[in-house]
Amino acid sequence: MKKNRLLFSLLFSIFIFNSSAQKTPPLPFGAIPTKRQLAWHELETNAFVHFTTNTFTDKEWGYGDENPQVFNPTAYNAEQWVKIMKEVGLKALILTCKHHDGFCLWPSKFTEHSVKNSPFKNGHGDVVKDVGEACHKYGLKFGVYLSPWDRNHADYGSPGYIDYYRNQLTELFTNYGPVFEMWLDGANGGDGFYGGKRENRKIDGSTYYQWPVTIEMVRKMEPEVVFFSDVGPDIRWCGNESGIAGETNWCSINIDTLYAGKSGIEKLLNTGEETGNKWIPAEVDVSIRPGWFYHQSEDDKVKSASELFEIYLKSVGRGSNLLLNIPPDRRGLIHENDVKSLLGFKKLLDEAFAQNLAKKANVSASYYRGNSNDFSPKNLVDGNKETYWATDDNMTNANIEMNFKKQSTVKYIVIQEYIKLGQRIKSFSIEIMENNKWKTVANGTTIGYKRIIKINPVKTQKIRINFLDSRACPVISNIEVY
Ligand code: FUL
Repeated sequence: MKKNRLLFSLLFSIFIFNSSAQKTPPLPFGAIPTKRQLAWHELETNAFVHFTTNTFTDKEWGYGDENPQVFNPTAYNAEQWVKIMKEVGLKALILTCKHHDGFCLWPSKFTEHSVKNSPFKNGHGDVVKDVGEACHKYGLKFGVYLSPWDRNHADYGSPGYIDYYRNQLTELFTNYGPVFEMWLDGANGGDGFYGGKRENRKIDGSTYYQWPVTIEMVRKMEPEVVFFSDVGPDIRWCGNESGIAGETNWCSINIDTLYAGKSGIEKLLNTGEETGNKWIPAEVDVSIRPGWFYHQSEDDKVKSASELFEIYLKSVGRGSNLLLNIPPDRRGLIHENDVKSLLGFKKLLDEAFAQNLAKKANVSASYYRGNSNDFSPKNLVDGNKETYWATDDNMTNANIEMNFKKQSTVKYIVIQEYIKLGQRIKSFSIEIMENNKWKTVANGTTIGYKRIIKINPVKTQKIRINFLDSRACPVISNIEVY
């Protein structure tokens, strides 16, 4: 009798232990984002601005011997740039404070090769200051591009240049902050003016710049800044400049050498790695024009509104951020053709994502964690990014059903993982109910911060999202249907 009671209480406590285990939140799985990376994810769409002497010499890469006198915008208005970006819904702007040619858009005291020796505002202009202030006024975050490769500087290639580069960073981060992102360009082309030597200079990108020291120095000035480079440390390149993140896109990757300068890793950068030990999400940088700088000859080659929308679906819609380059023209204004495309793009976004059917849908799940309301499928549509639906730890296959009460046309499905606990989903499918039968309309792999799936528009009353495989139990914070 006593023995039986012992057995019973043992079984009872195992039962209690098990069910309570499933009522606590899932533990983080794999690599997870830092606070500053989380803030970066939430920006989604940002602007890139390429502007320098190239704008006036009609080049993409200035040699470094350009006369500062060529920099002379005739109707310059940085507010016009930021205003249009705000209208389109872009959340931040990254400015080429110095491109490879070495010309500085602010009056740096460490070089003569800057706006101070140009006719622009009689040498009293400061584009970095104007853009920073306009961003502040319109509520956009401000970011800095300072090309490591400098084809103008006499010391490029020797240790003295590293001091110069760090001095400039100190100027930028102390006089123009706050800076949300620092963009470290991976290009190191070789030949240049170099103070008149006009020669080819090769550096070893992995050692020359001593990035860990520089980054620590900048972080002391700006703890929240994220660093972009080919391979991080905070944000990685997506491996191409055509606006396409990987259809499979893991935010994690194993490369943690800071400055690769390596070739042949584009594919890896595009997809990331499922088992990557570091959270380094991909950023998609692409220009609204064929070139990064303004060229009059490209006025009729501005990407159309629908091309921009497709890029949005392939970048933001695949869990990356979009960094869309919009280069000012020789007047110092965003050209009318670019403005037209941008406003058209905004219109397409507004139309596509106008009415979220999920908000009023009846949502159910094949199962939810410990049957606890804390993890109920209702959390998917409550508009609160901190709540989520999850399953028990060992359950890596589950589904969500949405019933719209009446037949509705569905074209886009938005899914967001709760990435604070890691990126988990490996494969999913979407079905719609047609003539009382489930029909598969989409298959996909990763989700991450955000996935937007476009399907052929279809009238239906019910959709089902099947999470077919996951590295650990699915943890989904948001689903929208349009
Ligand atoms: C590249 C540069 O060489 C281009 O000129 C441009 O700035 C692009 C964003 O990055 O590496």
